[in-house]
Amino acid sequence: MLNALHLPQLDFPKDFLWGSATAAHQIEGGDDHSANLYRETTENYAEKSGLACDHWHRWKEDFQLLKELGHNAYRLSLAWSRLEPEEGVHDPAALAQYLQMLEFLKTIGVKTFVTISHGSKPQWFSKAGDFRVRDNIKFFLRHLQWLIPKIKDYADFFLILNEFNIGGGPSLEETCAFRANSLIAHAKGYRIIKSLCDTPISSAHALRACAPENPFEWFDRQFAALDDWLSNEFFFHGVRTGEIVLPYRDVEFVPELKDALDFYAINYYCRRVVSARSGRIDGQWPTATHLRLIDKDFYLEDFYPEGLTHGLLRCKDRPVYITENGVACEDDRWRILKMALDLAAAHDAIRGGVDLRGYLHWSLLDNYEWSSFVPRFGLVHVNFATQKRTPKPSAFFLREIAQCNSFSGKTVQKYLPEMPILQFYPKQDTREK
Ligand code: IFM
Repeated sequence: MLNALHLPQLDFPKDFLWGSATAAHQIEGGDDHSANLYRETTENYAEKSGLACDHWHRWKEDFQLLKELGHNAYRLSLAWSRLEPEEGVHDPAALAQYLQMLEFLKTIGVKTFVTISHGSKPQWFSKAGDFRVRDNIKFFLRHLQWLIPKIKDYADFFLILNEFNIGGGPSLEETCAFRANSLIAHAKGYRIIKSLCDTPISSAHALRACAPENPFEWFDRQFAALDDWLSNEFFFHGVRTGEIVLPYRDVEFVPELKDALDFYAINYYCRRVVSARSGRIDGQWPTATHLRLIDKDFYLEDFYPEGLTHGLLRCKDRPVYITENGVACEDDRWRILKMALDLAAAHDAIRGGVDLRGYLHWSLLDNYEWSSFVPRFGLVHVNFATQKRTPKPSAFFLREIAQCNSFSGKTVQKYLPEMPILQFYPKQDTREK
């Protein structure tokens, strides 16, 4: 791991994009019609999103900040729940604000990756069964027909859906139905957007590095392979062939799906250890397995840069952008270290022939991690009581990399001068006995 301090100079391809990513519900605050908010309230979450980063009112200062931090690209999502709060009823004020935001990013010369659905589904859609019900795809396609003509001139890239390849539940059967339907929504959505503009289109894929807990045990290896198919390969195979191959269902050929992807949008965090003896195969998140960097069990603590190299090497047939990568930690030095290691891993993939064109760090701001403010992913610290933003050293580390389009162990040493007092939290074994 300490090799990060001695990395050789790693140059990135010309015109490489550098920036960060966010999602509406995690930063905007006050979206009364989102299904997420409904769950927070009805299921009585200990921490609710509330105002989050109050980005809905502070977007201009946040965009100015990201520009100062050297970003030439930024990924944001537009909350469907704000735009169509009631079925068939649109909110013109929400659309006007999103247009202002996109226009501003264009004015300051930041390329935009616009995600159409990253959480933030309207309550009415969620109550109707979300994408678990195939017939609901039509609502999403209608949303695209309505929205894309209005925003197409401001988006440099479209991401239709976010990480549906790891969504679903509660049972494996429902998980598979959700993933198959989401893939169809992606495919049909791709065709709609293509008919309206030339903007490159993808959906953000949560790349899972599935590793058998005991590599010498046959059953663990089979489960890891199954998990890899269920989360990674069904997606890659789908967009390459048009076939949806998932358990509990006959193979389906969806003509619109074949080649419905202009680039891979890869979100990568850590390794997922798979044991045949646990029920995790149904898509539950693993708890902290190695490093406990925050005072909460979380899933992002197993640094595994090789998983990124291997995953990217599976994506040689199209351009690739890393559309999320990061770590939840209090001690920002982990963020710098992880970024350096993952960027070095990404560079290995470039040398291996992958057409990697950009890197977006998750996330610009500390934000609401779907049920909690404890996991801090931001390049910029947010004081949630005062909403004060303070860039962390990692933000300046990324800025220097973006400015030079290159970095080395010396850059890491500059921002990570010492590592003697690394902060860990005591590990709690929460695995079922
Ligand atoms: O915060 C999430 C994001 O919404 C989707 N990708 C993973 C991130 C960290 O958990």
